[in-house]
Amino acid sequence: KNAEIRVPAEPYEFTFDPTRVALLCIDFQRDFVEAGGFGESLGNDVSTLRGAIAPTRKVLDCFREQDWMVIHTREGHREDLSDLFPSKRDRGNPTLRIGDIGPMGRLLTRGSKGHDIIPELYPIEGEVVLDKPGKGAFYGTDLETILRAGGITHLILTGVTTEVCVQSTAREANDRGFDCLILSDCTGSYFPEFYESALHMFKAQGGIVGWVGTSTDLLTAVD
Ligand code: TIU
Repeated sequence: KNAEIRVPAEPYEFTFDPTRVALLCIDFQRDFVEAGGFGESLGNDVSTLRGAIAPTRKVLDCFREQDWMVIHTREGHREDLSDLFPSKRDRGNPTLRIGDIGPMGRLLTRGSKGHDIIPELYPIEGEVVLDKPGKGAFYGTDLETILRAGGITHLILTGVTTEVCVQSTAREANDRGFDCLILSDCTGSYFPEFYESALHMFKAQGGIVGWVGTSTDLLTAVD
């Protein structure tokens, strides 16, 4: 049961010991994926991200069935905004700032409807929910401690957006010695060209940051 799993990927096969793998579902929050949230307040068309939801659900179901580690992250801030740098609050001089009240409650603020994870991918008992103040999931969190305590060496990355929180997290993980596979169909960007180039630069140079694969290849390899 603990035999190594081999997933076809680019730039070459991604192999992992199933006792040492974790799934990261990065920032599948209403604030990024649904209308009226933070993503839309920045001027983005949020419908571009929705394609990642169904394939991620299949991978999530597989991890649940196998009883492998699942970690959900949420970008956002304390209700008193004491962990929000003015640089982040004011960048771009938006009409709605983090902490302001939008159609789904306070933008990127813990406890609001918009900050929470979308129902399609909602965490269940036993899964880690990690709140983070930045784009990368390691900065200002205990993610590294959780992964090391669980003996995790390999990460499967899904989430939004590809070139912002997913890429930042992958780079942070890679520098900490974790092998990362991004599932291309389980991530999305508001900008098609950024999606393409983020995945391309990630796997270039012999996998300088990691591997890129698909959910179907992963699920077939696990079966
Ligand atoms: N703006 C954008 O593309 N993304 C973010 O601000 N956060 C995440 O990617 N989660």
